[in-house]
Amino acid sequence: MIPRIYFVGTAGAGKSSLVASFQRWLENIKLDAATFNLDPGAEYIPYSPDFDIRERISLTEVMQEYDLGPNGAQIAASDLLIQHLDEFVEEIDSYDSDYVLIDVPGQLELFAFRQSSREIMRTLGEKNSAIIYLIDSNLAKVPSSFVSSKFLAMSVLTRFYVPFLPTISKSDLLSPEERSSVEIWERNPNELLDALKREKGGMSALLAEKMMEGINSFDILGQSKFVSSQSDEGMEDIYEFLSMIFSGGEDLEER
Ligand SMILES: Nc1nc2c(ncn2[C@@H]2O[C@H](COP(=O)(O)OP(=O)(O)OP(=O)(O)O)[C@@H](O)[C@H]2O)c(=O)[nH]1
Ligand SMILES: [Mg+2]
Repeated sequence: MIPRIYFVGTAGAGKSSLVASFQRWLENIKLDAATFNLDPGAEYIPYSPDFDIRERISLTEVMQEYDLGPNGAQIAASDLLIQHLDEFVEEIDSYDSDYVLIDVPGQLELFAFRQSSREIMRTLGEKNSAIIYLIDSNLAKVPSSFVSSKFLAMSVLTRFYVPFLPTISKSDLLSPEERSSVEIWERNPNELLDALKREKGGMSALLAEKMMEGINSFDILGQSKFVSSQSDEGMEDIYEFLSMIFSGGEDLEER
């Protein structure tokens, strides 16, 4: 079964760009990835999807048919995706690629909290799935949004029991100082706690400490890889992570 790699993160975190740049990076090492766009609301996609949900579901039609606004239509569309699951499976099975890269809808809550996404992953095969989770560096560089991004990552982790690689996306946008802070917070929860308390002056120290306990108990700090679709930083890390899971650390044979 071809590994299915889901790119998940908040709106605008760089999912589609990462799908495009990782596909290109794989091509350079002679590996082949099929790409799936599961976002019916995508206006521009920086790669040519092999499977594009926009050909099956039109957000405008969903809005008209169910008399919904854009957000309601996104929710309805994510549930309508279920009706196309057989086509997904057929489509994926027809590929002869090394990976299938799956670009999920921009609204993280649709993927994170709707039943449909679990259904999709289950039907496409959980065993061969992994999640590349993007935390936008614009959020990661502020202590409180760093923490809330980690909580969001944890809520995705609790819904999907598949290998999970947290990344800090758009790393090229971080100044050296910002990057160094993020690195320190990833490694040292006490430094993060101090930064959080400094930022949130009036915030109860107890609350900050409880939040840190939550993050620590999930063991989600210290593992993030910096990635950039501009500089290609982190592509190798993603590839190593996938190789470790799907081929026991062996590089896939060149095709
Ligand atoms: N500098 C920089 N910009 C990036 C990077 N990745 C994405 N961007 C920019 O960030 C914006 C959003 O990128 P997308 O790839 O569309 O993000 P997305 O998560 O797919 O967005 P939605 O699907 O709308 O949620 C675009 O303007 C990209 O050009 C990166 O690595 N570095
Ligand atoms: Mg996108």
